[in-house]
Amino acid sequence: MNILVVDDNKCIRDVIGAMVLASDHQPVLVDGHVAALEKLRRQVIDVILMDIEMPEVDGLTLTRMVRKEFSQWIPIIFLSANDSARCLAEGIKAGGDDYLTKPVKEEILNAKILAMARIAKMKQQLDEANKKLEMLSCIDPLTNVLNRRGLEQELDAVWQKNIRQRGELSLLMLDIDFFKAYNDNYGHPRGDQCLQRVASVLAATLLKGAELLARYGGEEFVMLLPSTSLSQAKNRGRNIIAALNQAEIVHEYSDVAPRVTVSIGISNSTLGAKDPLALIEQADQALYQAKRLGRMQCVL
Ligand code: GH3
Ligand code: MG
Ligand code: MG
Ligand code: MG
Ligand code: MG
Repeated sequence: MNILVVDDNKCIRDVIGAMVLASDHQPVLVDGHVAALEKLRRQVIDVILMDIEMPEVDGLTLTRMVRKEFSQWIPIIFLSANDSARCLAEGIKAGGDDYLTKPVKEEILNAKILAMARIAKMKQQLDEANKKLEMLSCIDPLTNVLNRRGLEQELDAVWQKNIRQRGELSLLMLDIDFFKAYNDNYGHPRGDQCLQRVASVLAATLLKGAELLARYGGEEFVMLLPSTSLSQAKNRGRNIIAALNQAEIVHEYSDVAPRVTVSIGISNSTLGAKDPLALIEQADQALYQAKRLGRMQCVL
């Protein structure tokens, strides 16, 4: 482990450094806040041993600075000649994690380093697990595309970016035609497989980059196409219908074709939507029209 030792007194730095080295850790010795922050920015530090009384910026202030600048938690153990309860309490309040009085015994110092490192490792594992969970919570497990929650998160960011760039953002709402009949006749498991196949056909039509596909609900998908005009979006919709025709997913119980088809509603940020929800709402209205007009088509 890399142990940052912050102390303005060179003798103390060297003594502490030797103790750290004796238990096979790498000491990184600095004399004050400037060098400390510099090291923290440039190298991985596992534990900080922090003096309190230092001339320019004291240990309490430096601790607050570290906590403010670095989002990742690095354990801070104060090493101070001051053995007052008040000083200890102030140190913990400032963001420190433990407090030892100088002179410190080598065994105690290294035991405290070990304890802190152990907690830091647990914290890191927890952060990673949380990150993974958060990612998973945005993915639809059946089709592996974004789910509605993931879409809503992304849509906000894409919407803001579109406003900044004064771009044209198109949104396609796609709904499988006569899917209830598919389920009723082929059974739910095959219905699930059908959803997977449709999702992968749709995903294959995405252009690389910022375009997104999400499963919005049961058999409804949303495609987000930044930098895409209405007429381009309509072409994309036609291409999707053609791609599904080519995929030939058999559906003998559909009233429009002997295979799985979709209806598509299209909206675009130039049509007056005030927010992302309005954009979805417009596409939904257009989808409703596409259904009414006979399905397997796209409507603006
Ligand atoms: P329309 O052409 O008007 O869209 O008719 P539809 O039958 O596709 O629409 P409807 O809303 O009546 O039926 C949708 C069906 O989708 C009903 C539901 O059982 C099915 N469904 C929703 N989610 C899933 C799923 O995760 N798996 C399976 N297998 N079926 C699903
Ligand atoms: Mg000092
Ligand atoms: Mg539907
Ligand atoms: Mg429906
Ligand atoms: Mg449907």
